[in-house]
Amino acid sequence: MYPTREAAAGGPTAREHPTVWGAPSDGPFGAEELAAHELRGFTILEDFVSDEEVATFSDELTRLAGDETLRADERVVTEAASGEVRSIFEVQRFSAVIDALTRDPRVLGRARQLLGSDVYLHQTRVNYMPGFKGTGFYWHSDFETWHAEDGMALPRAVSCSIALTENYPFNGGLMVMPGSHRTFVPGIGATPEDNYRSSLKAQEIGVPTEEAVTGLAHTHGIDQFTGPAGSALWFDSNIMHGSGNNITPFPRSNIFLVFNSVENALDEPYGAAAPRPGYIANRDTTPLA
Ligand code: 6CS
Ligand code: FE
Repeated sequence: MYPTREAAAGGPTAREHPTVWGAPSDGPFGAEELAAHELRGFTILEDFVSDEEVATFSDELTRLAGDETLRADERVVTEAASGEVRSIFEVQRFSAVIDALTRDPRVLGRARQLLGSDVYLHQTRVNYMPGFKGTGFYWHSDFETWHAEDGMALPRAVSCSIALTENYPFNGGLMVMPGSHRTFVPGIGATPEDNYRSSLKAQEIGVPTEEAVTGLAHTHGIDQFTGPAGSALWFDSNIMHGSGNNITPFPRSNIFLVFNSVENALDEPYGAAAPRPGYIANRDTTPLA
């Protein structure tokens, strides 16, 4: 299932698996919210965390980005052009505050409900899309990468992006194609050695063909994740998404938590020679509690 990064790029195929695996009785989302999430592939919750919490998380990001000793850590990815911090992976290991957030019932309860099981963190990162120089991510499905390079068998993972700055339509906000998660689009190109060293700065391999993106865009349209700081975007691992550059003075920072079902633990990569490091694709499936 879900063949990708083969020599001859196959065409898009239908997703074989549900988006919502749990029930209304399993957590905070109501029946209507779950039905909408199943159909659209994403859910935006405004006021997900309070202004005080946003301030606390922002202080953490500032502290981490300013910590010179971290710069040498491979979990810190910098912007190619400016050298500024672009992302910090496995961020809950650097911040007790963010670690607590991953276990907060508002977060963990929803992840378990959407995935219908105990969950663990597949990947976490904080993204600092700085003003003026922030560069975005081309169109992609996260699941395509996690399947090909991390050995994630099924799209039974969900991401929660918590905005720490206002997400305007113009400052590099995430764009999603609603409903595109129900189509699996193979990525083009064989995975080079250590692809993550470049793909986390700018992904080239495993991206969909322009033809596939065109088809999805005409079928589903494009929505933007806009909203005040403190908003959360929950999105399915396979939804087609991307973000533009940020040339405005307004930074776009977020905390990005990826939950995987403990029943969907990583296997051998389906489209790469070697698995990626644990800080990008966690293989410790101890359930979050
Ligand atoms: O390769 C990855 O795992 C990361 N790349 C992108 C562009 N989004 C998902 C994930 O953080
Ligand atoms: Fe992504």
